Amino acid sequence: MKVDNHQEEVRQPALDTLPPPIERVHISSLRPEEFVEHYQRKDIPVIIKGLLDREPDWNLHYLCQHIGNQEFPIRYYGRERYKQDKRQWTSSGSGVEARTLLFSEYAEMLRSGEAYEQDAYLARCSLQDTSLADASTLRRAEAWLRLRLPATSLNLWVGPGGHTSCLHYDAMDGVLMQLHGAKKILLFPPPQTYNLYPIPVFKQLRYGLQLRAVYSQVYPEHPNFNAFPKFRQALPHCQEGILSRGEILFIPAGWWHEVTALGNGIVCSVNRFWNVFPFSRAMCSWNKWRAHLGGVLAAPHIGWNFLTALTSSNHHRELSKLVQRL
Ligand SMILES: O=C(O)CCC(=O)C(=O)O
Repeated sequence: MKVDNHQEEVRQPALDTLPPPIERVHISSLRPEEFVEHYQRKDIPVIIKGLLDREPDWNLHYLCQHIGNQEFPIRYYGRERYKQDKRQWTSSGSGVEARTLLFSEYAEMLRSGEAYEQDAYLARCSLQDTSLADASTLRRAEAWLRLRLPATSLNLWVGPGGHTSCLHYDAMDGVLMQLHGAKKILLFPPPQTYNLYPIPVFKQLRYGLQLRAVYSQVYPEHPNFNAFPKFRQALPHCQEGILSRGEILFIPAGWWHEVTALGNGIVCSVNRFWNVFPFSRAMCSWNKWRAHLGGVLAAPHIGWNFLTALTSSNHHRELSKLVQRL
């Protein structure tokens, strides 16, 4: 991929003043029905404290004990990626090159600093077939929040401090539970979509699911205002917060979020995506329709990749790579 040096030169710090904080509540002053009425149904993000106090620390030792012998795809982002102009990207998120490793091998990379150097990240990996899938505190927290209609299993996110999951949105409600270390969160509401310069949907015709239109082309913390002038209009709508161990972030469908792992050690979270409820919320979400439109445009590319994988000599590996991306 090409680095556009001109773009580098004109990037500027985004904010002169601190953005307002993401709302934060303790369960001692929130009833479950209030979470549903005040936050979920109104599409308002919130950090909730007090639901995960009894959960053990998901540090490397704990993770190796439970899943050390299981394989996971590790995404290799590389340290150069975030120096590039995002308009030149040909992959993002699950489209980034991944290699399958035992968790214990990845743990070694985290300990030695290699994971940091290569910006190697274990992202959104299902915990379904692992002993961690039964984590009762996490399930009780979900039940307390009255969450209904899960769209996925519990997913694991583990990586080195310094990794950033770039500004994007999801078509489903997300609940991110912080279990080791802390993350910095930036949020922008759905009406800001076109001030955040999303990757054009038609690009999914060419790149399929490798480059999804749910990603922004702006680096929110050092934006290129010459290329993306309307981003100035989005800035007053930004909210920021630190998600610390034991806290839960509710991200309503369609809300843009950038997530950066803090510190020098490993950072671990678990999330689950939920179908948008009630359905009127889903029907009214343009960002959700937009994400689905990208999926439809990606279909020929997916079909072609599927055929190529089937006919390749290593079809088992190629097919499983494709399924991971889906
Ligand atoms: O923790 C991360 O790196 C990203 C999490 C995320 O994007 C999500 O929970 O939707």
